[in-house]
Amino acid sequence: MLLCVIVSGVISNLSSFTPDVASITSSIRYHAEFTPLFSSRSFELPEAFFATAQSVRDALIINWNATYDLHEEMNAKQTYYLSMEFLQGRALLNAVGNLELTGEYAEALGKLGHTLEAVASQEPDAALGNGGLGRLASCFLDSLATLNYPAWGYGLRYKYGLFKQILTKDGQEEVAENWLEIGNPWEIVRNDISYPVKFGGKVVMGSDGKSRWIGGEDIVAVAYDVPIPGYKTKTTINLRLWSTKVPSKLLDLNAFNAGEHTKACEAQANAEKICYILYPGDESEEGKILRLKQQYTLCSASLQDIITRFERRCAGNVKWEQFPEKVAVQMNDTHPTLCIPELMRILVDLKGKTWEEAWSLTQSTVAYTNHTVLPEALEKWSYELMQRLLPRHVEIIEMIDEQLIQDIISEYGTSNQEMLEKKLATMRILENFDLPASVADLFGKPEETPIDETGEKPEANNEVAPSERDELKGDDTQKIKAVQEPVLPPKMVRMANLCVVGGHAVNGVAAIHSEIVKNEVFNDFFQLWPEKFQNKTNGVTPRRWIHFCNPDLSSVITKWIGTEDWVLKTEILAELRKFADNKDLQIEWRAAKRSNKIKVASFLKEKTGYSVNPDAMFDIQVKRIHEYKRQLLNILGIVYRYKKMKEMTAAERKAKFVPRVCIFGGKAFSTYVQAKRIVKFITDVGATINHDSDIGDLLKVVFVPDYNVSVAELLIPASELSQHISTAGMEASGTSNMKFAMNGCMLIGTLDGANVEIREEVGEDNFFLFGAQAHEIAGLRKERAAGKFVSDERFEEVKKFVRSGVFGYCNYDELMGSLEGNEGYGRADYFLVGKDFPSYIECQEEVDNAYRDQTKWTKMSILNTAGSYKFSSDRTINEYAKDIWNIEPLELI
Ligand code: T68
Repeated sequence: MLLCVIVSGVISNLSSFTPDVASITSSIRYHAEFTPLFSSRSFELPEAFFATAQSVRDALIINWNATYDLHEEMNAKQTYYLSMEFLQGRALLNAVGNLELTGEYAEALGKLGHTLEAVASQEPDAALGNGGLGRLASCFLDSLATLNYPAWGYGLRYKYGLFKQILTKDGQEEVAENWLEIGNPWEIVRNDISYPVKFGGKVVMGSDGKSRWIGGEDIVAVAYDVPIPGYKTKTTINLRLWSTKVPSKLLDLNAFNAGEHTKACEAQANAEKICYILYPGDESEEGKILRLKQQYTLCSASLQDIITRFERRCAGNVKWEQFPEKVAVQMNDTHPTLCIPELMRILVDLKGKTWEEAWSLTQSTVAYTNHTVLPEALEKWSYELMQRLLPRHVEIIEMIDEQLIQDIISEYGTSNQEMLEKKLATMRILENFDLPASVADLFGKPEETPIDETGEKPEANNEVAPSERDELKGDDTQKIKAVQEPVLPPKMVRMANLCVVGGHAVNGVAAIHSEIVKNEVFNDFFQLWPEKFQNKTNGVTPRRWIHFCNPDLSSVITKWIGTEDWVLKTEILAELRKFADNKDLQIEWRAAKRSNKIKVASFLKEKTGYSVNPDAMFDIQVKRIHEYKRQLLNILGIVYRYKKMKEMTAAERKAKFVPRVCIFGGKAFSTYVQAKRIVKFITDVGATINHDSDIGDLLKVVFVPDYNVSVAELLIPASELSQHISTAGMEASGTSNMKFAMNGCMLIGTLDGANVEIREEVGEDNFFLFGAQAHEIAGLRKERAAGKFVSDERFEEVKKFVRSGVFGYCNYDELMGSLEGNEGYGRADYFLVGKDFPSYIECQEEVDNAYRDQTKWTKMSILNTAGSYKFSSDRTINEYAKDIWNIEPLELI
């Protein structure tokens, strides 16, 4: 289609932007002509998206500038949410929705020959995150803006976000996701805002007695700003993402002139590499270096920026004691832990504060959120690597560690040395270190470092054990030497301990998780500083996760409650309870669900080729593929169902089973072999069942490729049953469980993470519960290890069926084998699939029975939406604001 006259739409004065259809149309036309990327003669879909987004961005920038000016003028306390991940998804529909301009943009685009939906579907997902942690950060930004809090997000602008997942006959393959390829209309590059960041070098003592960090590699972090609009408010906050480049003075012109182009560009390439990719595989040394550089870049650039703003707002009268009254820094998990030594470094080395002053300011400013209790996921860095990259920070961390030792000794005394040693061993920030000289003599025995035959203390091994290292090198002489050397465990820096020590608050993300944090993971710290520990149950934004992604259901809710205010005040949703039995509401409720299911059916057909019946129950499990999330339990349940169906006559199966479409989605980390086997197994099971003519529409198994935020926005509104079936105690919270419940979906789940609270809110009768409880898990594992576990015959039957080759043979031995034996982690069913299998399949029978009674099922569905009000991220953010950040809303009028 041709767009002939577009110059008429030039907006001469942006501050007079009025959101009527005519000016929106002009503004879209203007951008279609003046966005250099496109020809003015064509206005096809990709251009239409770009021009529309630019037009929306104009509106956002007006509010964004006004919000900034207000914050600057009022100089109120501001929160900075530091996160290595923001899983934003698409921005267009969210922005026009939050600006309440959806109708206007739809009409304007209609005049230009497009639909808003088609235009919006052109936008690539901004996937700068792996899963729940990153998506939570994005929901928090939406709530912070909506609730008018002075707040910013800080992150990294990865060139490549989370990989694109392709499913082949061999399972998952990963392809780089170049989300910036066509340009990003939402970001504003701030070449005027950049900070130096240093790696390596050394620390010297200046003549003033201050430490100076000199030499090493210098790079620059440049700000890219993304406006984040609130819903029904002018407040538009900022997500500042850092990109890295080499300082221009370091471009090696001489090498360039001498024709050594590769050498000349080396520094540039090294600097840019830092923001190349989200979560580089950190199994190799190179990968570790890159990840640590990413973390430090985020912390250093953000803190320099925060401090610059603080100083500017002090208008020439900087009172450092006011810093915590103006600034709150929230660390999203341990990834931004380096904030703590970096803030100390800036305050002590650059701003002339004493250690004690700096420590008090740092502690009162930063706080830490824990998102996992899996011991292997608690971040630790090699001391040697950290010393190489960040020598001054390591000195600071050593001082914090020494101070912590003193605190522990003054709390517990030295009379019970065994207890004290235990405390120090678990609580110290530095792992596998001797005690510092200042306290070593308090202990009545010499340091424990073993002495080798030469009478000398061996150097600690900071990396892999020699045998592994030498295997990598393939060097025999090294191997012989390695056998003779005593192996010391590697010296490590425990980031979580540093967070707990350096922050004033530590929170878990669901009630049960926060109890585990207090009573298990950080119990020694909890005993020492109980006042630091809090719970902040996660939430999700009701704007994106119901109002915008499920307009049909939203209209039904608004009609029955009589107001749209529930989008901001989700507690109003509870009023739906009054109408849960109302036949008319039930009819409208089911119609909304059905229309969403029809959309998903055509999406599945397009993406996978499988046809599914929209009248079957849509049963969904979408999340990262991980053994603890137990996609294996789900698929084995399906296999069991299939086997039973095959053993029956057609009439028997029809009477016994409700037709189901079982939908899976999620990505396995590229080096997580077992998770990838699970993906392959699910697709193989689907390939067999979906082509079995005996089964027909009674059972379909579909793995949706490349699950992301946009796919979630489509699937969740269509869901009727969703699975949250982690081994109890292992899922910190989960957040998709909240999104499903909001959209009237029943949950089948264990008593884990936020499931516990969801069940409390929606009512026990409206939640399908099964499985062992968190407090039983350790005992059950011990029992297994002692060979006392008696496997249910149905579980044995299902494994045997898989092994019989119905689904092909590839890798299933490893998968089934991991569910057997009793010899330890990784094998021996560590995640207790076998233990929970009987109660799971019995619970699934209850689900079938409940679904047969559609009146009852619809009532349960309504009660899930009605009971989901607690899980709005607005509630969560208000709690953080009050209990951790001490900030107040500031509204533009
Ligand atoms: C998730 N964690 C929790 N981590 O698993 C989930 N980790 O229970 C919780 O609801 C959610 O956080 C929000 O609190 C993650 O998503 C990661 O993605 C991650 C990424 C890098 C390194 C470690």
